[in-house]
Amino acid sequence: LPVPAFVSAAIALGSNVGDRARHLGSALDAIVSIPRTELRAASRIFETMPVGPIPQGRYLNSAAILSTSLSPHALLDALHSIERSLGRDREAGQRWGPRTIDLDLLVHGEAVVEGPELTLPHPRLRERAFVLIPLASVAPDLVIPASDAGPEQTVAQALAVLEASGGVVPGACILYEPE
Ligand code: PH2
Ligand code: MG
Ligand code: MG
Repeated sequence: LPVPAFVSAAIALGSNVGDRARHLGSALDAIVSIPRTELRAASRIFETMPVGPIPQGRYLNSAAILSTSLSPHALLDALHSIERSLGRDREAGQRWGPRTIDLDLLVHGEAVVEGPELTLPHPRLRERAFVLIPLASVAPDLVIPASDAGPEQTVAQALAVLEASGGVVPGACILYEPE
């Protein structure tokens, strides 16, 4: 039997409803139990200004690095079931709107995917300081494959490009210090 290859995958975690830090912690606990998957690193938590067209409360965001032999779609299914177990209702929620927990698959090894359920690398990854800052804190050298959304770059390179274009607003993504 062929031994499935393990690849590095990057996940973005976000919450802006209820006990935000607890939701991120519960999600990480559940991620640890995904089959054929190991948690390699988890970033500190950052408090971030909401991005997008809908007025809503501040988010807590973090990033995690996994090693997995699951396919991109199998890993996405596992992340969606964790979202549901933490009370996320995708039907009721608005796109871009407030959410108890959001687990976004950002990068899965060298996979480049364009599909109705999944785009890899994540199409908006390079535009989002609330994703790149936590991710760069744990995996600056992780390679983002080339896709329609941009060239092959490390996470640190993508963050430097975003900074150079004014996409990193001072104070909009700061380390979270619970009181
Ligand atoms: N997620 C969104 C919309 N806007 N803003 C921040 N700061 N952090 C998020 O995780 C976020 C957002 C939709 O997924
Ligand atoms: Mg999502
Ligand atoms: Mg999201």
